[in-house]
Amino acid sequence: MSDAPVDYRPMWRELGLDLQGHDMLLAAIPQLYQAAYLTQQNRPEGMKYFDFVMSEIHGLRIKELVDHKAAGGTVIGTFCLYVPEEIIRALGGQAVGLCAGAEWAYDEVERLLPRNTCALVKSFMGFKLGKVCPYVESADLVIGETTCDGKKKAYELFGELAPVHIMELPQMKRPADVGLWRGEIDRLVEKLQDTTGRTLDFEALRDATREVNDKRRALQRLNAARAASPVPISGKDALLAVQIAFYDDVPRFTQMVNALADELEARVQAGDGVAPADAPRVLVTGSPMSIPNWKVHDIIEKAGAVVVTEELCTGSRYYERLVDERATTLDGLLDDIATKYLDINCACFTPNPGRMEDVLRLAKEYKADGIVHCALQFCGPYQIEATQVERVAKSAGIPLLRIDTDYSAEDVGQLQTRVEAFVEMLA
Ligand code: BJ8
Repeated sequence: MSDAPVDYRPMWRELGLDLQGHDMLLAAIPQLYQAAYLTQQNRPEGMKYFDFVMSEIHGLRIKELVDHKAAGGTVIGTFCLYVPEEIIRALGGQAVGLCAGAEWAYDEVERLLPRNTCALVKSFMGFKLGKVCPYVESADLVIGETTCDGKKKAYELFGELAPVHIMELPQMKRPADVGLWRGEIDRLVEKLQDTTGRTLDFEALRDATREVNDKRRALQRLNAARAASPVPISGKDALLAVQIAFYDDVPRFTQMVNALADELEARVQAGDGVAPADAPRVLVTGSPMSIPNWKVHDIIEKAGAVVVTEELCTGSRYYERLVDERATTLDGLLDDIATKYLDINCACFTPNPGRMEDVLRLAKEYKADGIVHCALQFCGPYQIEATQVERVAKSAGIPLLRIDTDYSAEDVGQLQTRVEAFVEMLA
């Protein structure tokens, strides 16, 4: 990749972006990034790749997607972990997680959605209405899902602005639900075959499954290093790696994460950390955190603690489970893909004991001194499930701090005070 400055404006214009609004958005991100990321001490060298990706977030990667389309490929936008990336790749598509981590065009959004809609849903509507997301504007198709009510209903309105396919995700995990979900996987295959003009075959799906599993294995390695004391990488940096996993080129990303994991493993051997060995260790769980939402990690780490793992969709829910690679037929592999995805423990499921087990297991594995449960305001599933997480944490003797927040900076001062008191109590 070259460092030479490139003028991407003609490409953005071609994609139909509102250039003025887009300039404003692009001007805001470096400031946020500088304050949260580039002020950290003793960062691993391997984070330079991720700094570069962030600096080219709407540039080089979009150019790659545009080139991919020009060569006959497709771009498929997603908003949820339950959409199988393996199938998209096997049909010559590039899966991209769509922008949903910042406030944008809320005035317009609130003409369509109630004010008390979660920030993630408002954000994806705002990015589309404001025409500032080159990922969504590059997408040939957006895959939505019936997870929470806010997303489900917002997709109906989003579908007036872009082509959308909805997957019906069951809300329970009984045998009948597994059958329903397997049928939805078949329907997705049909839709993607129509969109891409290709036919899914076993070899392509097997290869794509390996590639996506390799990406998840690399993230598992990175995260395993965080169990060490002192911790070789900050929580903010580890969060960023998972956020970027949603839209970077898969083989390149895997290679760079493996290189970072090599460095982290060497740091662990050398006892080299980003925080003192006695810094309180925190597990973060709750609603997903999309770029550029680094708020809570930033507050926790600036208060003197270190985030050692995340039970989040931008965390362990993304990389912990792999698709079984032993199938020998297309149907068998699609069964295994359906099984792997339905195994994710999102709060949209009822009941959802698997998430409680995951939180406790991760707290133990990563030797967390405390848990921060962070839900987006108006995110019913996570705000309500916080009560159960709080109960299991209490029964395991792990202190838990509950935070309900959004993407604004309005509550930062108040959150700092609460987090500092929590961290002091853990120390
Ligand atoms: S698998 S967490 S990505 S659904 S924050 S829109 S839940 S009201 S995002 Fe999610 Fe898939 Fe589940 Fe993960 Fe609704 Fe909550 Fe908003 Fe949310």
